Amino acid sequence: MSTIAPLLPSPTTHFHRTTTIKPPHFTPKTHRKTPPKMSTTNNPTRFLTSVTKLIFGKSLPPQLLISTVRTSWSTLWLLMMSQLAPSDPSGSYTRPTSRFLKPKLTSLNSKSLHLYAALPCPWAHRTLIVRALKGLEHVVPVSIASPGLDGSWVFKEIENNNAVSIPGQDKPDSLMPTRDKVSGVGTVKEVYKMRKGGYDGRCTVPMLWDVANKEVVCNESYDIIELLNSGFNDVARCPDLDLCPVELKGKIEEWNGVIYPHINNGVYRCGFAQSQEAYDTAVNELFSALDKVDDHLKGSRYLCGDKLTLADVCLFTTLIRFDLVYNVMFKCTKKKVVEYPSLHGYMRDLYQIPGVAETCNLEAMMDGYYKFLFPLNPGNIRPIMPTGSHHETLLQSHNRESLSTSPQSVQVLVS
Ligand SMILES: N[C@@H](CCC(=O)N[C@@H](CS)C(=O)NCC(=O)O)C(=O)O
Repeated sequence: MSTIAPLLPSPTTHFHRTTTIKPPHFTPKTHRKTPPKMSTTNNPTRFLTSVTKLIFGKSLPPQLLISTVRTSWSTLWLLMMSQLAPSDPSGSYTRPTSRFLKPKLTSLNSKSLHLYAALPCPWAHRTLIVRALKGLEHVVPVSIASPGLDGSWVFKEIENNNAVSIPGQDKPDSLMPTRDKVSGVGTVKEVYKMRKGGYDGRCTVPMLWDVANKEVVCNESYDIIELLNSGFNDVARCPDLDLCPVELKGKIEEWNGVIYPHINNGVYRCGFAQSQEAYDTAVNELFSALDKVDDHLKGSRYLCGDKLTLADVCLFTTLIRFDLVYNVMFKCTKKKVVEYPSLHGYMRDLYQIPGVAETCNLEAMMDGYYKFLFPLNPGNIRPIMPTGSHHETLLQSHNRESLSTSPQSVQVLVS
């Protein structure tokens, strides 16, 4: 294990773009299937319609239909939410804690690590970004799981004709849904179950797996990104990039104290609130925090000044999903990121850092939430992608270089 890297001496080396940014293309055949037409003989809607016609003549009286659907829908929703999105007595979502926390560096076998991630998940996205920025693709291979219809993470390989080449690697890094590259099992749950002590907890991504010892190293995203940032500098392609330098640790923690509860988890607290009161609290805290961050970013290139840190990575993975998903699906409706004076430019600045766009699969994010996240969107209809979130828009200039106070930290972008 190597030592903590010194401060980034010349960010230009790391952030210098020489090739055109290509987004990962996501065309899972399984996700694109047209649902069966209403006219198929085994369609339950058709069957129910026939039964109601038999009983009530023409059709079910609308009042009866509405009250039946309202009662059954609300009851099932409450049942599902109470099990899958636990809340406190006021109806506020309380995220369960991860089971496998901060691993000891000394106990790690860096030759035997494998990362399990998924493209829609903002927590897994953090790990993919830090892995890319540090140049650890060859040290920590990744298997990308896809959301399954029953809520579990499944492995299904998607043809990847548009894979993005990673310099220094002979094979393209496939940030597309894959099979399980370690054991070939069908689900992330099966991987967890392979550990010697067995496992019956939440099978979340991201998860760092010790291949040789068949053990979960860590399944808490922040602990994983800290580890990727400083734990493998002897083998990283960018060992000098330090996303958590000692002198900024205090500031990073301060920002994390705002970003995690009110923004990263805040959007979930809006979307999973089980009472009006819980939603009102969550949504007000979310937008107060976004206002505060936006105001700060008017005069500062990144959250902690001129240097990109882990706090920026954590903020980015929520921002990039905000207008695409949270604004609509989690009722984070007060404003969109695109309406803030600084946040959209800041998001574009981060998106354009070499390696970052390749981790952002916008289509997979939308599909993951609108089509798979519990049945929160029962019609499975995916809204149109807002123009402010298009890859082409995200590549537009942001002019944030001028906010950097030291010429050393200016990022040179050649696209
Ligand atoms: N605190 C965890 C949260 C991870 C998490 O909740 N991941 C979600 C996907 S976005 C998951 O895998 N959920 C599956 C489940 O809860 O069973 C972290 O930051 O790593």
